[in-house]
This record gives sequence, C-alpha cells and structure tokens, in this order.
Amino acid sequence: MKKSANVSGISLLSAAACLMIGWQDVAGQAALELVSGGYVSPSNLVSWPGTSKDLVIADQVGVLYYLKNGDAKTRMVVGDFRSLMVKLNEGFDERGLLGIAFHPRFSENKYLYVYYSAPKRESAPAEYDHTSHVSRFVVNGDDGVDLDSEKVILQVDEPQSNHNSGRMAFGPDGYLYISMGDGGAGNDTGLGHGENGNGQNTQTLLGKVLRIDVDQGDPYSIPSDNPFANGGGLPEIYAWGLRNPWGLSFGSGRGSSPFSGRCGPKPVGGSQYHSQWWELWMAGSRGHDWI
Ligand SMILES: [Ca+2]
Repeated sequence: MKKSANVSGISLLSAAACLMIGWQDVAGQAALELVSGGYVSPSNLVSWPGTSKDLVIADQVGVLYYLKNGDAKTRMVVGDFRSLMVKLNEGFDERGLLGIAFHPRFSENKYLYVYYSAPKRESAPAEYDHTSHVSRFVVNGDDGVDLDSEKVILQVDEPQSNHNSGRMAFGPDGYLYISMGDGGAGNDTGLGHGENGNGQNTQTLLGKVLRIDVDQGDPYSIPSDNPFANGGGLPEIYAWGLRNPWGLSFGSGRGSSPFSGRCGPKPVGGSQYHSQWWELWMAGSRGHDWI
C-alpha cells in the first residue's frame, strides 16, 4: 500500500484522540494499553481480512488507516473519503466516516463497504440535513481504496445531522447488517420523525438494523427470512425500535447472534435524556422500546 503524508483532520471531539485497545491483567485489574494515537475521532477498528494483528482504523473525519501488526510506526493511509463527504463542522459533528466492513470473500473480490455522510441528494426534502451512503469500493493492493470504483448500495436521507449510527458487519450468514440512527434531533421527535417517531415506524429505515444480501441482486436483494420480506414494513429491516446504535458485532461464542450496544453516563443533572436510555439488543428480539 502506498504511504501517504500525515493527514491533518479538523478537530471534532478532541485534537488528538487515541486508540486504546487490549488489556493487561495487573494484579487482577484490567488496564488499557495505548496502541496508536493522533486520530481525530476513531470510529471503527477491524482486522485486515485474513489476519488477526493487521489493523484497519477508520477516523470519523474520513480517513482510513492501516497498521501492520498493530504497530503504530507502520501507520499508513489506505483510504480517504473526505472528498465524498458532507463538510463537517469544526468542534463537534456526528456525521462522517461511520462504518466499514470487508466482504467475507475479500481475498477474491477486494470489496470494502463503507458507510459515510454524503451531501444531501437532490430528491431529499429541502429541510433535511444530509444523505447517508452505504457504498462498495474496490481496494487496490498498492493504492488503497479506489474512490472511482464506488458503487452506491443504499442511500438514506437524514433529517438532522446527529444520530447517524452507521456501524456495519457481515454476519456468519453472509448478509450485510447496517445499523441506522433514528434521524436525529432528540427523543425521536421533530422534522422527519412523524407522529410516532422513526424507531417504531417500520416504513422508514431510520432507527433500525438492516440486513441485505449484497451478493444477489443489483444493488442487493432481501433475505427471505427478514421479518418484513413479505410485507408489513420495509423489507430491509431486521430489527427496529432503536435510537442510535453505537456498535454492531457478532459474538464468536454463541455463533451468529449480532449484538449492538450504547450506554450513557449515570445521571449527573443536565441531560436526563442521555442518562435514562440504554440500548442493548441481540438477535431473537427484534422489536425494541425506543419511543
Ligand atoms: Ca441524522
């Protein structure tokens, strides 16, 4: 992969976010170990396909990094999506490069799936903020992600700039799971949230986990056992009633159960909103309680 000069991103949450992974057992206590620093707001960490120690790190500002053997000294840029993204705010933003997932047969097809915040598409309501994209890119060995190879898989218009979630993962079933925030604002109300909000509205993709088959159809097909594959809601929906899923993973111990979680701080005055709501869901219980 081609080495690139350091990329200076705008300041989002902090000037120099660090990536802390792993833990050490010190006298029975867990401890964090600094692996790599100097990110703006790292949003995703996955292993390079076929390896366990080569790391790929997405920084929310739009840059994708690679670390050979998890060694910070080897860090190189392997993707730069900033030219495709909406212009981010200085200081704070929930938009950006929010999700990545390598195709299960990456060694053959070199496909990388990316969730990012794009400028609002023409057909979006005028008052909306932006459009979330799930796109497929080809990764060329020496040059990293080829932006010209983009194939847009899914577009979802976002009424507000916040609550975009965007985490993605391929399940053991080979399907691509995509987590979607409820649209934004607060309490699932306001412009674009309808009378009963988006979380419980199965006619919108906002506030859901989606499940699609990117190996069939163009740009995808619907797995026949999705809950609304035969009507009653949008067929991409796999789980609903969610606010802004923070992560999306598949456990190794229990096979194919996807799980996602988000937790807020304990009540400390101010925002009762973030202190009251916790999200954790697993497959098997698909309707959830958010509003
Ligand atoms: Ca939003």
